[in-house]
Amino acid sequence: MTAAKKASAARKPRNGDNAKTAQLEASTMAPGSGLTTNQGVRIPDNHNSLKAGVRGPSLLEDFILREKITHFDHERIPERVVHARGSAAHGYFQVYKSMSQFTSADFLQDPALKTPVFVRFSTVAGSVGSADTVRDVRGFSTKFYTREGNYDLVGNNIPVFFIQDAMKFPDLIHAVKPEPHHGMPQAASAHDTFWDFASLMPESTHMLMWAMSDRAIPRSLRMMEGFGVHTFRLVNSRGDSHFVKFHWKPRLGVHGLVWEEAQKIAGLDPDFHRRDLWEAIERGDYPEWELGVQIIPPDKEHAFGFDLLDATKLVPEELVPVQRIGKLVLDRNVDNFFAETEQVAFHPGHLVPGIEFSNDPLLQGRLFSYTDTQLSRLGGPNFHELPINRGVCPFHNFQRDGMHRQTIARGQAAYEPNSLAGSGVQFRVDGGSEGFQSLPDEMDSPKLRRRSPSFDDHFTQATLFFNSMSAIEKEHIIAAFRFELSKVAMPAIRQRMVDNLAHVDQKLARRVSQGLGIDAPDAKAAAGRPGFRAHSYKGKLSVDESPALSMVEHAEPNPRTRVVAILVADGVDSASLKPIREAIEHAGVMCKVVGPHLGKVSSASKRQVDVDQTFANTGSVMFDGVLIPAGAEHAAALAATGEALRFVDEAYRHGKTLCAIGEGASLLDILALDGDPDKAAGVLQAGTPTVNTGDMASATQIAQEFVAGVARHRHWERLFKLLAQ
Ligand code: HDE
Repeated sequence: MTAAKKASAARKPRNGDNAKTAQLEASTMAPGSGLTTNQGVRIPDNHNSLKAGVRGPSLLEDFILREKITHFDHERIPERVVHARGSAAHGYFQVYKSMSQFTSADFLQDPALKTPVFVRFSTVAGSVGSADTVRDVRGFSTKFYTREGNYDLVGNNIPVFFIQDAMKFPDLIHAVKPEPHHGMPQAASAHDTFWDFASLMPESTHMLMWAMSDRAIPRSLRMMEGFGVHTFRLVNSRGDSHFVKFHWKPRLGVHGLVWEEAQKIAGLDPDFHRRDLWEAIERGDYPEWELGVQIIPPDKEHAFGFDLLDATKLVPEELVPVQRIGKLVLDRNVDNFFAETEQVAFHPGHLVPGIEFSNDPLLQGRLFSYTDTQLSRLGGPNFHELPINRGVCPFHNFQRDGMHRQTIARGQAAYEPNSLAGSGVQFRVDGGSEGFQSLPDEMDSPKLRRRSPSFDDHFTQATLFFNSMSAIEKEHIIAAFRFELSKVAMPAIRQRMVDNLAHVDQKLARRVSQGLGIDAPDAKAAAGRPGFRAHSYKGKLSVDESPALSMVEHAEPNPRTRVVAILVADGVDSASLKPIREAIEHAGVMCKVVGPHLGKVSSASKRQVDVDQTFANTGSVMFDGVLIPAGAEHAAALAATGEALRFVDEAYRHGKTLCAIGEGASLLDILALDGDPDKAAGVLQAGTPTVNTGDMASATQIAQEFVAGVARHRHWERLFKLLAQ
């Protein structure tokens, strides 16, 4: 047995062991003992540089110091020009049943096959160090390491895009990024240049509706949908092609934060989403999504009242249902953030046989951009050799050399055809029937720099989205537009934007315009401006609403991995808390004890209760629900501290489930419930006697009610009532 084989045999299996993990193992290094230079020379002293005398100048010949500092000086690589801030994990994908009817893609054939994947989530506008919970689109990129090569599905958590043609992408990104003169604001679209551009580009209106909705402030990366956005094509072994839209459906449901929470979390824990993903995987709560496809036969290409090649349009699920065809599980965190998350290179042009592009002009532009950007980000054309980017199947070609080449290719011939190396003899000029076959599309058209008139309807689907929202989601969209536009200094930009919104919904536009110091929305003025195109394409969209687009209407209650705060002070009734806490945790909800200080508080029966977090280092925004246990002394102490009252009040205002036991209920007095059932929705109270007398059934019942409340995510009726006040 070779040393390498022995080492790999001795390796203990880890979570998510698969072909890719095994391959990466060869490139990983355990922490060593002692220190050497990169050349392997032992370092005698890692604290002092070489000097001429202990108080004299440092010597240039100190190659140990020079190597260390030189390496440090070059530790950074350019951040991604967009989607710089991201978090990633390993896992696998498994199809439920063979999709051979539609595609020959190998990884979509055999339900027994687990294909290794690497998934990176991201925000778009912010720099690598920006906060996770900013209002933004989220990237959702999946690299499938298939047996036929790497396939990348590089999508977003919103199914449409701001622009229709790649030509406008640099303009869009320049508009949203910090303004060039003063470099502000970071990771925010709420500024003049973004809305200047957006208001002059009515094609962005549909995506703006999504970006102003709670989809743009997800509760967790594990609770987001993903979308391929563009129309792609599936091709089977007979060469039959179908259009396809890809979806990722999260098992935990789709949930957002509320805007005030998102802002506060950005300060309390800028890594909120990264930490949530990391900790869930470390705990063994592996996030899962199902891969969904909307399959459209070629003869239905023009049947929908919009153009399938237009990335500002979605295909309503009510018209073409989403078939769930497989599952994605993320079960292993990275070993090294830089080597894996930072160096992974996705590309919508990394395809495998059986999956094809469409002529979407946005997608076509992306096919150039992704390799090009890696050349400057990863320093040359050999980034496919980085461990995270390598395929798990053999590959061979005659590309050679370049910066940082690692492969040592043997042999004399690096060209084809050749007669000197065995592999070079398959000389063909007529294509071939193996490998990736491009679909033989008919193309006989004039060369034009034009936009298809079939892309000219910019509002119907924006209206569809707004119509499909629940009342609270509509309120949040209005509030988000107001927040963003109120940060725009130029009144003319605000005016232009609400004039455009009048073409989506008059009431929406009027509500947004209130409080912005501008005139009432003027739909006619918008229609007279350049860039405005509003022709419908071959008839009308056949639905006015798409209930599938609402997060609230479709929330399937699920308590798993939600986090609740248990507020405590000295004198807490730990006996009555214990069975309730156990029942809550049994349901998959996590509990964190929040108290006045770290360490322990002593309970009414003189037991010690461990405190996980303090009122000073966390806030209600970090939790999905709040439990206030019984105990007279503890309740009085909490009620006397502004911090605990604020905690409860804020959780209430954000629609979270509150549960008070016995004397803990005194903290609820601040909520002024007035006996109004809407206001009291999700506010639970239980007497101590039931729990204290060892009545386990009561303890279980109150725990169940609490868990059911938390599983609902929010009590929107309460929030709606608060908004109306
Ligand atoms: Fe990207 N995009 N993009 N994009 N994109 C990049 O590639 C680009 C677009 C998306 O986790 C860059 O490697 C152009 C749509 C994700 O590493 C860059 C156009 C969608 C990620 C680039 C688009 C996306 C990127 C920057 C218009 C949703 C992060 C770094 C023609 C379907 C991938 C990099 C990761 C990253 C260009 C439009 C999603 C510059 C030119 C539409 C999720 O190449």
